[in-house]
Amino acid sequence: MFIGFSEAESFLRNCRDAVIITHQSPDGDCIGAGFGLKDILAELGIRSRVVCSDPFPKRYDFMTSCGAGEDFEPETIIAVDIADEKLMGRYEAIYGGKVQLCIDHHISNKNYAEKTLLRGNATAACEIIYDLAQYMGVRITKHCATCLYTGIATDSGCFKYDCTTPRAHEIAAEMKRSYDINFARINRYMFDVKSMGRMKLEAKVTELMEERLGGKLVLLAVTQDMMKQLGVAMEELEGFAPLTIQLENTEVGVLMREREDGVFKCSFRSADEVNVSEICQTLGGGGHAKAAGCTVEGSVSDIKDTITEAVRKAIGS
Ligand SMILES: [Mn+2]
Repeated sequence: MFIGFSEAESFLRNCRDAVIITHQSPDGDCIGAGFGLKDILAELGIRSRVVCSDPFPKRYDFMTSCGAGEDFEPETIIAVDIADEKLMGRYEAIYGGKVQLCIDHHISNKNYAEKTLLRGNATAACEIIYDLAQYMGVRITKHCATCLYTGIATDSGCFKYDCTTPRAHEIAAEMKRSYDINFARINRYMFDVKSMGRMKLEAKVTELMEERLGGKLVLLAVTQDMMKQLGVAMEELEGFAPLTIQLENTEVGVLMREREDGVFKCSFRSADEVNVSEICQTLGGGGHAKAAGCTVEGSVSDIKDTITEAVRKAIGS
């Protein structure tokens, strides 16, 4: 059932001992939303714990170093930034079918939770959580503001993608005005800083970029072997997908990352007009019009062909 702010408020005010689930391959938005919401619940005197199927990458330490939260048997199950229960990873087995509140901004949300606060046009889950906190009149701490800002900044590509709402800019302005957030440091760590391994990997994978459909599609596949060779972990490849649409004339770019043997997480980006969420839905995934994803199993070359065919259909060439 889809709900609005007033119902979400009474749910949060009346909940206790909550577990907050973030999606696998965690990004700035789900981590920011998870830890930001944890701070908000703490303001209400409610204990909570943030969980994720994968370890939180080191560069998000400034949000996660406060700790996941106390260990307790949760009474309330909340999911943030999760469109589909499958994205809970190993937590699907534990909390699948049991999520009571989902706060999300994916138009493709499967409506799996008992109550879903969905704003499909929001830049980030963090944008919804910030507005909800304002609506509730809950105090926002500096740590909370830092988390929510990070989610909005990362999901908007530093306010660059056209999913960036006027509201996202307003929130950034409010945060600049009201909280002493170090924007420059956050954005440097989120967008510029990389390991030497990553720097070298970028050079290497750039060489491996493959043009298809006359250059309208760019494919970039990174296998487990390549990651091992370069000493780079899967999560360090996060933020790589936008590289695929930097090439001129490209309409769709796809980063394929091998999660485990023969299982590829495919991140789609649209340079302009193509709706990649629709393409990913045909492959069992989903997301946003300009940034979406799916998980496909098979050999690298078969998956590349499958993707090429799906993109060909979508762009009609
Ligand atoms: Mn998000």
